[in-house]
Amino acid sequence: TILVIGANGQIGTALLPRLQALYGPDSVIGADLRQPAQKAGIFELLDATKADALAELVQRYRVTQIYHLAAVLSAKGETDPLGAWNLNMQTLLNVLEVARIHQVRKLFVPSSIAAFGEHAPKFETPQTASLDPATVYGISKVAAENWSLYYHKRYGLDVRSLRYPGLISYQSMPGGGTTDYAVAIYHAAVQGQPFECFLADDTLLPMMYMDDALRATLELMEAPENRISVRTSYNLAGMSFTPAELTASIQAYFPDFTTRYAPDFRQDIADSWPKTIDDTVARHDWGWQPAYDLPRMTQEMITQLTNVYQPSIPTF
Ligand code: VAH
Repeated sequence: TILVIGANGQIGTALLPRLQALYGPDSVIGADLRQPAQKAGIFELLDATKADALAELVQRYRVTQIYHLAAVLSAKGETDPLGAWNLNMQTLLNVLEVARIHQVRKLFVPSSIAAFGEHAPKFETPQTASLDPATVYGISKVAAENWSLYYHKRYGLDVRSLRYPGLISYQSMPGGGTTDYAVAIYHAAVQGQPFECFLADDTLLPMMYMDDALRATLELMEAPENRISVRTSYNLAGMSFTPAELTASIQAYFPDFTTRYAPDFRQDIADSWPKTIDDTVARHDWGWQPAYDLPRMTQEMITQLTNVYQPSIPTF
């Protein structure tokens, strides 16, 4: 069976149904600190900072794959640095250790463009660049990359990872990420409200629509082990855009929609990150190819959120 830790998070909420459809609902266990809003399939309450609780779940369900998707994101992490470090690292080390002891076959441990800092090239940031992250979240991601490599080299654990760009999805509300302005903006537009953006209008950031991120994750996890040449974390790119470009793509649907710019502490976080990512290695190793650009993502997000806020009245 497959265990998804952090099943109620932004990635978990979208990945769970995808895994259930692929492997069957009885082969996928969703786990998180609280019950999900809509329960579908097997769900278990789990505090992954408790190694014995995790080990018990892994044994009870004979877990063979783990997706570790629980973490405190960049902006939220800066409000409680040690709390974010403790949660991100304790859960990671528990997952690696329990997987080693209980022979879990394959693990997915996400990283992020937040792993890069001021000394990485801002444009076409390469797979191997110096990692001096500006946030606790980024520090915890670099540590996770190095621990994953360690467990692979020393114990042969098949841990795989992607440095996700900012992810945009309609299935969950924004959860403390610096890139989450790009999720909240669509909710405002579809509700006919103006949007106040916490980043400056020209802040160029690497982004990806969730469907691309899920497909990349599944393609990486299904790639033959001998294709995997990176055991820290793969650079992954979808698109890069600014809040101004995103606003313009939305105005094609809502001409009166407006964005006001009021940069806050998150501007410094965004300015420490790359602007565009070079994912040549992922394309070479396991054939990565994005499918969503900004126009296609905007069309999908507006369609999906219109159904959420203004459910289509069935025509009789
Ligand atoms: C965040 N969405 O903003 C996450 C992600 C690259 C951004 O790590 O913290």
